[in-house]
Amino acid sequence: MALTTNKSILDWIDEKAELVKPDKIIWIDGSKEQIEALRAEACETGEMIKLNQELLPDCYLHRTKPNDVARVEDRTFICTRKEEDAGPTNHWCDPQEMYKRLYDIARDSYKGRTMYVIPYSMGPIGSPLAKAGIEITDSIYVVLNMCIMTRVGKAVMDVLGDSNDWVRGFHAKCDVDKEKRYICQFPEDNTIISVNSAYGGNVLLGKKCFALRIASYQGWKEGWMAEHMLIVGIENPQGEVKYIAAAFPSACGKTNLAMLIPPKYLRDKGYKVWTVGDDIAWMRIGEDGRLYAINPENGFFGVAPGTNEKSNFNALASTKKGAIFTNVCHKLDDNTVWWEGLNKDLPTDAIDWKGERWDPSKFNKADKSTCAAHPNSRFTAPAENCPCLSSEFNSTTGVPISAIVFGGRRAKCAPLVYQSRDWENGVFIGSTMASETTAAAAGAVGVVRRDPMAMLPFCGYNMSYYFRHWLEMGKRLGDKAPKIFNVNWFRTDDEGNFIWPGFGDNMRVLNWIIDRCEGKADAVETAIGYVPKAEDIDLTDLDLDIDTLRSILKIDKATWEKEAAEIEEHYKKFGDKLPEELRAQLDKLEANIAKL
Ligand code: OXD
Ligand code: MN
Repeated sequence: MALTTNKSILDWIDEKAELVKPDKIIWIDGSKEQIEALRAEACETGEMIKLNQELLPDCYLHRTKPNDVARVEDRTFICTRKEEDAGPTNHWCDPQEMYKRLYDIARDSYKGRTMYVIPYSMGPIGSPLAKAGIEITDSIYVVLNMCIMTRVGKAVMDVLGDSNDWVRGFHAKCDVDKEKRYICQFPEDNTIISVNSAYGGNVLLGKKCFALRIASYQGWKEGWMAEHMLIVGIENPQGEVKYIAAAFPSACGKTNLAMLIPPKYLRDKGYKVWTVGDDIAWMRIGEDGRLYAINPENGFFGVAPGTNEKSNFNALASTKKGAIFTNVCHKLDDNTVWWEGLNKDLPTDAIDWKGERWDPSKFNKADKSTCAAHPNSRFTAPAENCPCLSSEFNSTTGVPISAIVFGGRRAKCAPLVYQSRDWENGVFIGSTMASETTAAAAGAVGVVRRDPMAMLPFCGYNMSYYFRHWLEMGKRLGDKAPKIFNVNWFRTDDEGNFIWPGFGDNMRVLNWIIDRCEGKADAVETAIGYVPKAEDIDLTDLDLDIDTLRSILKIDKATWEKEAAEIEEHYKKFGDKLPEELRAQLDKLEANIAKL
């Protein structure tokens, strides 16, 4: 039975049903009974495997096709009427042409299948910061993941009423044919269409497609921000909590920072860390003029390999109940899961992510093809499982952001931490964000990839307009604007070893950031911004001396000359649409470096 009488929704569903011809249509109400029935059906067809219910209650395993294991940036399109509105960093196609291509692919593809209609909310239902969506899919895996990652059910439709302000998400698995795979956003129509994939990032349409690509466009039009940022609360011994939003490209430890456990000496003093979000932040200016953020999601879609009790205790704990594992290794001896980096006990009786028996004697860490779990294997875990989940997680007003942090993986360039001179300078730093490739990824090691605000694959419109939008938000926020910082946990010594310990010890840097926001810590003005005095970063209990710390706070002239030249190249992409304020920031950086 339909969960709404909203005509714009019912008409759209009729239209899509007419196109794909499902055998039946089922509305998802998110109830326990319905979820249980779908799990049972998926286990019967082999789509999912029920795991050991004593050790992992309500947890399931799913394997995708080997050709369908990651987001596909080269098949991702922003379809705006004018090509210029998608900008130089997105793939573009004319909307009418793309609709036709996609409808031709999807036509009749639900025959013999069920159409599931998922009404969901990004953000706490009823929050002025939340938005509604409907996803249509022919995959139970998608339904069950969406029930973890978003808030699903009739209450979403009740709040929406007759409004037309909802995002259309249409997914068709088709034949999972890589050559006909498309992930398309139509921001001017509030529409997403995804065909020929059944892998999380491409098909959980609430996440990257809606909460970043479509929402960034909506934020531009409506005066708010959708960002690829974690949100974390830092509680001091007096019980005051300050919130930080932080953007990092992938492979920089974003989930770890969101769920960080402070070093013992800080825990003993009473410091605590609270997770609001691990991937996406929606931010609006509140009544008091400050910037407020919500996490639009309701779960974590995290990378499994490397997650263990030490690297991220809280993420691992989140996967122990009601989770879906995708493309990890299946341990047959106890019917649980395993992945590289979980522990040192290589399973001897196990099935790998491709569904084949795994031979641990052939395992070679350096050769990904011998791994039992796919390097991009995932867990979908309910946020409510997270031991350090913030009490503000469901807050309808969101949390006030004191600091925005950008970061990347740079072996030699950026110091451990620095503060921008002001908002405009902070936007410049975000717009030039970069990370170096690691040995973990295919291709050359140490290649710099520019990823402005970590939004390169996720900005749903012209990135030059996005930079302009950031500058405008700063003007509206005025002196209430969060302070903007940049961090780099990844400086290396001459042998390539990381100098900074990272993980929980990053809390020492977050404390300096909070102190700066409160005017409690000093800093040195440098060519690139404000760098801490070494003595203001607390090194208690660390095997790191102050001179070594000084070495990773240093700004090296030759390195920064090269960096400025690379930023020149990066900016060329944006042509004359690049805001002149950012051009002026680069000129200033060059002049400052020349004086070093
Ligand atoms: C993610 C990503 O999966 O950013 O969150 O790639
Ligand atoms: Mn992400």
